[in-house]
Amino acid sequence: MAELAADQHVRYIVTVEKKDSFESLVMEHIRLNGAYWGLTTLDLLHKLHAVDAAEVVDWIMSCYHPESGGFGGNVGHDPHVLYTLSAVQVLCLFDRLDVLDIDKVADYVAGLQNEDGSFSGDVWGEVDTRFSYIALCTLSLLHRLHKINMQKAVDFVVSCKNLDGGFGAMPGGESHAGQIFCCVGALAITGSLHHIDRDLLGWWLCERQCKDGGLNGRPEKLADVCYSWWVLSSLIMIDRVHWIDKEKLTKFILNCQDKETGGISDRPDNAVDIYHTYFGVAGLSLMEYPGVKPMDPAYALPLDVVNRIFLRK
Ligand code: GRG
Repeated sequence: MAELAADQHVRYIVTVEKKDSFESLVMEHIRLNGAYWGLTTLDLLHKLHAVDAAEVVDWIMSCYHPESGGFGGNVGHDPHVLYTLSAVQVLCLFDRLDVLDIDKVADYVAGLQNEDGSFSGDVWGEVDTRFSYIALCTLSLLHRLHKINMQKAVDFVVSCKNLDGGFGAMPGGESHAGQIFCCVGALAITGSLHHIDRDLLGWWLCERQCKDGGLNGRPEKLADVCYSWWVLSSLIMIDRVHWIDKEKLTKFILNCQDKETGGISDRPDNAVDIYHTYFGVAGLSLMEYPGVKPMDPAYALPLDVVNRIFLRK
């Protein structure tokens, strides 16, 4: 089997982080999210020190909106709950939550909860179970879950459960592995996994494995490296990960590497990007690939980082 080209991936990520590359340009509007993908990958590969921590923290804080308490995707961009989670996650990696006005950030997130328990992504009001997960994950990392109505938040997520055992973006929405991660993660963070029929959902999730060994996000779709994370993390949270053929999936991910210039693509022979590089390495981490740090399936951060946050309090 091919091996993980860890050194090349580290070099690739450090290059993308530099402002003048093509990929950095096309990621301009989601740069904070991209920083989370790249920096978490570096940490998983034991190479977080390849970047200057103080410089990263300063840049993160330049995306902060002191009036709202939220973060934008780049300097001068409007705040959104997704970038707020990315900012908190990156600060967790560097153990620098001390730079935040924690209550102000938590109030921004809590203020996006709607009457029915759902969350909007920003002031424009779009509702999606992604935002439920993001809000719960952010507030939990900040030790501020008490600022929201947790019962209503859980009830909303449960109302998005389908007859096939999966979850969608809103009540009645089609089951999709990405949304399933969000809903299972939200229920794991709030200690509410009893709402899940583990065998039914586990069956739907393990059926995502295609003949080529990769995982897809829903029936009849092509495999894509990113589902290695969305599907495996969900299976781990419901204790059914042994229903996947790990060897075949590992081979699929490793075959998507650019072994010369680094990076991982969605499928073999496609162009690499930072998103698939992160989710490929994260998938390998969930399968205990040697030399890659273990990850927490609910918080999407290295386990040692999550332990530092919850065991210190
Ligand atoms: C901290 C890991 C982490 C996540 C934050 C943003 C978010 C919370 C979760 C996103 C979950 C999600 C919906 C992932 C799916 C992304 C994706 C590849 C969507 C593509 O959908 P289609 O329909 O692709 O274009 P398919 O594969 O279905 O053809």
